[in-house]
Amino acid sequence: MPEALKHFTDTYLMWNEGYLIWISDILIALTSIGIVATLTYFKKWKWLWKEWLTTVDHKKIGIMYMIAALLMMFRGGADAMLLRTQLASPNSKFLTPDHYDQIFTTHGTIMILFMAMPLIFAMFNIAVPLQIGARDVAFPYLNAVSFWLFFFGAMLFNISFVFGGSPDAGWVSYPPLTELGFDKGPGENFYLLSLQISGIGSIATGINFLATILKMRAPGMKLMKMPLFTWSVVAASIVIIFAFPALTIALALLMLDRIVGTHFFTMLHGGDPMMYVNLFWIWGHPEVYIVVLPAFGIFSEVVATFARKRIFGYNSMVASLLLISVISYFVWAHHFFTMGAGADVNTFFAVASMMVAIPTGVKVFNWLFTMYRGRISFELPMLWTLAFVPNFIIGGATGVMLAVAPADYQYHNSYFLIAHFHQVLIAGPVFGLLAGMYYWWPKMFGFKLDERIGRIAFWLFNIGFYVCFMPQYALGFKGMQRRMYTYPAGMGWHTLNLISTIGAYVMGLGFLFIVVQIVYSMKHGERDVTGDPWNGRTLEWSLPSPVPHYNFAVIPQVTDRDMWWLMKQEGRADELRKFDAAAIHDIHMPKNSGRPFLMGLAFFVAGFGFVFNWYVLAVIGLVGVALTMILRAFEWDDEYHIPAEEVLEAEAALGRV
Ligand code: HEM
Ligand SMILES: [Cu+2]
Repeated sequence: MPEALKHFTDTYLMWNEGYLIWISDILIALTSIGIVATLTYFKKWKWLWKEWLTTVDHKKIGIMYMIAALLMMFRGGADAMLLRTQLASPNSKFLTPDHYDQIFTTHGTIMILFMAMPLIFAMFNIAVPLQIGARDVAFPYLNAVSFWLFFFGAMLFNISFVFGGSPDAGWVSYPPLTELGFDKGPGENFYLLSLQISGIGSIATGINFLATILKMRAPGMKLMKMPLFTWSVVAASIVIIFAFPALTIALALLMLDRIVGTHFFTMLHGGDPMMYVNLFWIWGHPEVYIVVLPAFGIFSEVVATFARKRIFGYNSMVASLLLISVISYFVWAHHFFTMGAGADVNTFFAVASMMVAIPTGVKVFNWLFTMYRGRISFELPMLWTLAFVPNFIIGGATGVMLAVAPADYQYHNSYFLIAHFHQVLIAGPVFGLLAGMYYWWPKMFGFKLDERIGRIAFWLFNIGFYVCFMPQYALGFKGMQRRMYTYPAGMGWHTLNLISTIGAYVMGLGFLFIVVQIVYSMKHGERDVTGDPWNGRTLEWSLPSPVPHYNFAVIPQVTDRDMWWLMKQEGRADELRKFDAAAIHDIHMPKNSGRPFLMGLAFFVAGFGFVFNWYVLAVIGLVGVALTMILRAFEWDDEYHIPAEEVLEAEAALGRV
């Protein structure tokens, strides 16, 4: 027995792998103990279950997405610091080559799939129903299922670092490197299973929000009267629905290769690894637009609000969103111009890639024209938006450089590429979603985040950004390749790498200031009693902060794009915030349910079983999944009515009757 136990711990707990694992083990243990102890001490278990784990309220689901995404940003950021520390000097032994491979893989995968994705879903959930005058999303139960699939998928991915070992083939997971012959697992299995579990949730979210926006808008809100953030969610949802199946298929086929020995992507028996690469990027390129389009939407809201002007070129804003989504499907091969498909193929994808710059340029000019002669106020959401513009212009320009196929033979897989995609991914989704977080924070929680600490974070993060990534363009030209674990002295790379690492630490410090800002503001943040702290333009600002459970006591009749702004201008704001008792009726709402949580847990168990080929456990998990589905099918009583008196009482307490 002790022998078996020793074998088990040596194999799975990876204690021989060094101090990074021990530190992680200790941190995980301490965090878990801390959480359990706190919940027990304050008798909060029931509260956690009733208010959060079983909720189907889009506002709470949005908040949970946001917390999870910020935690993942911390994990992905810690990975980044480790990588940059290793690269700070030549011949460094800080990380072993194996660990370096694992860490760039988990960094990339987490940042894209478990940080950027949940952060956009957070904003979808927090803002969309409020912007369109709805009481929840079209399928609230499915919304909770999506969240828990994402959450348990992310957990499955994250435990790989301390249990069994992380994937190490890059966030793209190309075969043949990921075929069983070269990679026994379990890291690669963790990658495949966790991405598929959370991927199901992502597709469901895309469907859910498209249905919500198409079917649940308040009366009078024609499509061309929708706020631009809502439009960006339409565009992103369509891209999700069409792109994610390609990823699901690529991962499923690779899993079949690994588990049952098929040959879809092997060199043997008629398989072809390039097929995987194509499938992956048919999803992968649209994926970057999935995460950036909602950021564009947020920038549009913020620019109009803080310049106190109607957005310039609304129609062209909508058109460019939709055009970008369409073009995004015709550019995927720019990720492997060097594959050798030939000049004709490369020309097509080069030209298509460059075309993306046209609608994107339209948007940039529209933002600038909106600001032109506006009365701009420089609060945090606007600061991040302003910082985005020059960043994205440089990132876009270097993208067009990469799209020149013959030149890409030089840039490909160099640090020039690393600098380019970090510039667009950080300036776009990260700045955009931070802007969105600052913008809607008072709506979520009823208080503002502290401006002063926020400014420190802003400047640290921005200065750190340029110091970190600008040298990497030069490093690319000097021949430094990506995914390089170390480099010899005398290549002329040392100084630039050192500068880059210092920049990364400054960004890390910026992130810590955001954490400090949140903690500080929970106690000292300025209360928002108006519900409209930024002098907003769209419907969500006509509601109290935080928004009551049912959102709108009375569903508004929409007449204009900037309806709330217009009504304030005309002195009619009270029409949206003072109601006759007679106008308030019973409100129909979805009931909470514990099944989405349990279903996510069952998926986790099944996934865990498949990772280690422990099929008994896998089957137990799958039975759990099936059971939660069957139980759902027999769940008739999943809705209820909030009586009019109760709504009346709540609104009266808010001074709105
Ligand atoms: C503090 C900010 C960040 C720093 C310092 C940083 C640093 C790095 C480093 C050092 C690498 C590995 C380069 C290599 O050896 O090839 C890398 C790769 C990568 N990063 Fe970041 N990163 C940051 C933020 C982000 C964000 C916000 C995203 C996405 C939203 C992101 C996505 C990626 C991806 C996809 C890869 C490629 C991984 C691979 O090669 O498979 N990073 N990053
Ligand atoms: Cu691309």
